Amino acid sequence: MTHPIKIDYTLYLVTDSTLAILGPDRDLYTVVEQALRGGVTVVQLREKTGDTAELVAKARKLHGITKRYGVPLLINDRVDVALAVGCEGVHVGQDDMDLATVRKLLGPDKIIGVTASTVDEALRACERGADYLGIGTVYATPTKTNTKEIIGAAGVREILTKIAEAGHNTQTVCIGGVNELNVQRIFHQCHSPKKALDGVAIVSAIMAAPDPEAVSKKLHGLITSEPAFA
Ligand code: TZP
Ligand code: MG
Repeated sequence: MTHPIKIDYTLYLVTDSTLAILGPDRDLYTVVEQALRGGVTVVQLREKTGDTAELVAKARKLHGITKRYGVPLLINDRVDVALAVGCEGVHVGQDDMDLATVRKLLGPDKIIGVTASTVDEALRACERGADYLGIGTVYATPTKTNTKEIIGAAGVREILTKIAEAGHNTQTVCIGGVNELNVQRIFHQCHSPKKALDGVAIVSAIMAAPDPEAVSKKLHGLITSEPAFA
């Protein structure tokens, strides 16, 4: 099953409060809102610290913000939290709850994203009804060091080609080590003649930026314009 509404995955922000530059006037919410003002099109709440009550509170507050921008909020791993706040969906990894169970719990209208590092994982997720794939890790990144595979742009391109050949039109983003200096090159190098990436997912280049709005605007512009080097 594919989600009936085509989501704009161009610039997909994954949160990590521990990376953000926080201060008296700057918390997770202000950083995300600045990024939304800069043009972020999807937000995933991915907070690896704090308990469930805190996570629900964060998700609820963040959903109030993302709704004002008409941007979907997805929750990393936690189907229960997504259900509790009524946000637009979840993102699950290969070791999280299986897709069929997530779909059963969330119903047909919510967005379910799945991480894929290999062609097999990608095909399986597409067959089982993922709405989009987070493909990576493209480049090694200090943000997540326990990643199974660094697949490079060539690995992303191979996955795109193989899922297109299998007839899937599942949307796709790549993740891992993307920033404003390399985004155009990565986007260009990941491109398969059979299937283009729909966007890029980014943690530190936005969360840790001194000016999340400016960097988001720049990233969005770079993704949606012709590469300067092509
Ligand atoms: N999954 C694969 S890499 C990664 C995740 C969540 C982290 C990417 O972080 P960054 O800072 O954008 O490199
Ligand atoms: Mg996970």
